[in-house]
Amino acid sequence: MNRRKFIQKTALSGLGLSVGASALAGGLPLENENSKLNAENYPLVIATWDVKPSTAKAWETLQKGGSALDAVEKGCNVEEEDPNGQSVGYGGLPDRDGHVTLDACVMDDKGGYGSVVCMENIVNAISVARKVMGETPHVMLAGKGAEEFAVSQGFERVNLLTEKSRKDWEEWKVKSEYKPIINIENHDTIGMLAMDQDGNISGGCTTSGLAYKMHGRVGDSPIIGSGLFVDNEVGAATATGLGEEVLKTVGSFLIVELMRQGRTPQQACEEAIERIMKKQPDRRDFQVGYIAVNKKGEVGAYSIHPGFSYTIYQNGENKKVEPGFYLNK
Ligand code: SD4
Repeated sequence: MNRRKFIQKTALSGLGLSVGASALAGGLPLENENSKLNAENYPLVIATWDVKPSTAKAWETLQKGGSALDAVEKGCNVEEEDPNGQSVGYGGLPDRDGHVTLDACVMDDKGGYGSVVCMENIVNAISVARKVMGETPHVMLAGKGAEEFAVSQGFERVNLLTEKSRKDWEEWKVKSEYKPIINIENHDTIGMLAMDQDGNISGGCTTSGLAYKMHGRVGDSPIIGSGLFVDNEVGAATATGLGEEVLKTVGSFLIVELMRQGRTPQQACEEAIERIMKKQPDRRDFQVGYIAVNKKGEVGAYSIHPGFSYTIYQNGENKKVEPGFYLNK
């Protein structure tokens, strides 16, 4: 136990009550139960899909004293660099014209945000997004501008289209039939939330987006409030699946705001999925999955279809979990 945690715990038990994050910081009044810290639950790392090597890297980063932001960056880099992950970074499936275009963003515990959209030729899009946050007066860079900025920051240009992804694309072109494939295309896009040992939360999201999308298409993943939202007073959420549906409902922001109003992370994820499904009750052909964490270090997750999973590293254990889903109802 570090010194700060020890002092917090001692103070809490001495008073016989629990004290919220903002109260500890001497700041705003507490909103509700969700915003109370519970030091038993963190540090923690949670990420979309079965990505144990990534959550392990993030956990290790936290253990070495890294921030939650360091943890999500390093954790997501693992997936970005893996050529077998076909929906993120190097080896990602291309758009219809054969370009691998990346979307990524980060948000930190101070409300900082950085993002790159439709960027080509750079493996670690999330690290470029972090540089946008830290090194520019902007929050989002797109396309060529993002790539040039990355190169100016020392990132190397790399051809992201691997032989395998090129072959898959050539095969796809025979029919050129575009339809979202539930789960299959989506197994490695990664949205990750981390809580450090002081209970501060950051998040990141990185993807090559939907396979065979139109050139120039941007999904939810790099868009603040849609693919990711962090409010260190309340919690955080991130999304995976058909980005268009997440964008239309500003899903991650919605989840954080629902938690602010008192929903648990689980209730908030379920309500965000219900919001999507209510608008188009007859559609069954796409997947969306959300994960969320509140200030207490409680987590929630929910998706439309079965097949979605998340990975959580907490209390020294790294495990895959299959949450509930809407079409069960
Ligand atoms: C997108 N949401 O670009 C991303 C894709 C994704 O798992 O999450 N795949 O729409």
